[in-house]
Amino acid sequence: MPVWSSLWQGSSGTPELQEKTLVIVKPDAVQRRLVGDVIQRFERRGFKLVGMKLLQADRDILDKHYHQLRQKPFYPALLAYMSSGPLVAMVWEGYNVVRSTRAMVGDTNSAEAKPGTIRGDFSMHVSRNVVHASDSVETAHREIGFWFHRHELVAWECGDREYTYGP
Ligand code: DAT
Ligand code: MG
Repeated sequence: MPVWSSLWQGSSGTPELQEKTLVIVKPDAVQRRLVGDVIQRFERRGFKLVGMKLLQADRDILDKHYHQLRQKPFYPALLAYMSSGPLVAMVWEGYNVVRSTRAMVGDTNSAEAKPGTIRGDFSMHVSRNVVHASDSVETAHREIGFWFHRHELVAWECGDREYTYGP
């Protein structure tokens, strides 16, 4: 359990509203100035941004992040792409956020991604698919643990909570 696990439960609210996921705006999207468009999608849905930073990813963190893909033929190209420039790592919080963000991001292969999804609207090819979103609550927990330090996550109350979740 990462050291920041106490933040997982937050200081108030119910745990199911505090599910978290990692979203990365990949280097192609930063170069194409799509950071704002990606953020806007999740903000408009009602999710809460609780962590965000711009960084240049190194080999160590990318090996951890994509450890399941190390044997794939495209892995060297994936590493080169993901370290080709800065990326924006974000933590989003809210009800069912892991599944919802995956649906909003769309198919891994941008050519198959439906219009209305981020990949379906902003990309054409699997090798430049604009965003990452964690694929399960467990994966999200693990990924947030190595992309963020405890002090980089902010527990805060949205003033519109009653309008997004009800009383
Ligand atoms: P996702 O990003 O939808 O979770 P994944 O975890 O299977 O998909 O793969 C991680 C990333 O690896 C994916 O976003 C883009 C890259 N990738 C996957 N399959 C690829 C392929 N066949 N050719 C090139 N890149 C690929
Ligand atoms: Mg994945």
